[in-house]
Amino acid sequence: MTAQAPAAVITPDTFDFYNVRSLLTEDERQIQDAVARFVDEKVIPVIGHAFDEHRFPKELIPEIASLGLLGCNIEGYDCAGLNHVSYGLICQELERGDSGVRSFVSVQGSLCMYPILTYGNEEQRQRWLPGMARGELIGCFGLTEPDGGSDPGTMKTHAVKKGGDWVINGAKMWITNGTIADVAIVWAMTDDGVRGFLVEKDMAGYTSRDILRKMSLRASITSELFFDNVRVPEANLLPNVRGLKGPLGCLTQARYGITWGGIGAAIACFREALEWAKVRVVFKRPLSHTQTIQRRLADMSRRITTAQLLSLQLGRMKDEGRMHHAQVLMAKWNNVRIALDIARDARDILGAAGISIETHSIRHMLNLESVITYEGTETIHELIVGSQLCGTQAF
Ligand code: TGC
Ligand code: FAD
Repeated sequence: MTAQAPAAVITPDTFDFYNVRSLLTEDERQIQDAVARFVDEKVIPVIGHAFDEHRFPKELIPEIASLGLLGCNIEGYDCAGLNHVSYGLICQELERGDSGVRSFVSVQGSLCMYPILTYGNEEQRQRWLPGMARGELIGCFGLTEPDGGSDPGTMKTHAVKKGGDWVINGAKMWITNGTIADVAIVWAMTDDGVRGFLVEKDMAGYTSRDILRKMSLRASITSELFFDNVRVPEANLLPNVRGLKGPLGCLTQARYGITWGGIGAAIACFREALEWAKVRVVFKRPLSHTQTIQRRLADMSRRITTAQLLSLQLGRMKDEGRMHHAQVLMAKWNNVRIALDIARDARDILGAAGISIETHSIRHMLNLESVITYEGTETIHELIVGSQLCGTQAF
């Protein structure tokens, strides 16, 4: 008889209970680790203060760019050419720091560089993409209007062809990066349906201003854009798309990244609650020795684990070119919902300390109130998944 090797002792990782990391390639793990280091060393030390001051930490942009995080899943044009799983892991780590930092990267890459790449011509790509990858040129994405965001098909901003130019009138609201953008991707109604335009910051009649006094995403810039007879040359029209599928196609890219971002925010809050529960002594014993606190922490871990598996499978399907946009919506709905619930629960476990900006959970909780609304509200996501199942739209 041969002696059997003793069974290896397996202890689940606290923040990766099902060892989802073992399903990543070595390259993907290295990318995640590099961004995690950046977040630990450069983002987390400054972000609470930036949130408190209602200030986007613009000084991080050069390092975000030099790490290759802007438009990282684009091939060529000075972009890193990573796969979609890597892009997701980047969003996860950035949002572990703050949703505002992840928002900046989502908007630049998924909402601005993606449409220039996909719907633009070669001249537009050469003009904008390399500078945007280097963080020298910033973009914003204007779809939502003051009168509503869930139904962009009813937009009032319009563009009329006059001579060789287009003349745009209207307004956009709640636009991330608006006042720092060199170029706005503006979606406007024309006689030919919705079209996308590259509106440059110096164009006459185009102005922007910041929305102040937000209680959420305070370390991110959110703006209003105004178009008063803005003349845009034909060369700035995105030629290769017509209709709402243009902007909705961009949203699919950004929503995909947010599914991973939610995991990062959830892990940050879970970690904070767990560490607190181990050291906070109440009724003469650490909180972590009580049944209800253990149940709540176990439930956080369960929800994070489910979200990790959902996003990884989504990413693999995206990398294989077989992902449907309704699948992204289910994951964004699930992962942002679990993140928001975990953030609120973590805040409660911290007691009064949890209302201080010195702790992370309340900042994530407040940020996630935006994340569950933007890129389509949770209800809209549910309704789109519902329409996919039932074969009819209910909105
Ligand atoms: P519908 O008839 O359903 O579709 C029109 C065409 O678009 C196609 N399509 C999509 N394509 C790609 N991705 C998607 N997610 C798509 N959804 C639809 C569809 O196949 C169709 O194509 P075709 O060829 O037949 O013309 O259009 P609808 O008007 O009925 O759509 C309704 C609805 C609710 C789905 C849509 O309007 C919607 O998603 N509303 C939510 C709006 C929203 O999410 N806005 C986000 C603004 S940007 C933002 O929030 C940025 S936050 C940035 C940050 O800081 O991170
Ligand atoms: P509304 O459309 O007015 O919806 C209000 C409520 O009604 C929601 O609860 C919604 O779920 C519900 N509702 C709507 N329709 C139905 C229905 N048929 N049945 C049941 N319930 C319904 N937009 C951009 O274009 N670019 C950006 O960069 C951008 N950045 C943002 C940054 C921040 C911080 C925030 C908060 C928003 C940003 N947005 C951006 C806008 C965002 O996409 C919209 O806020 C979002 O799409 C919802 O639109 P709304 O706020 O007009 O809500």
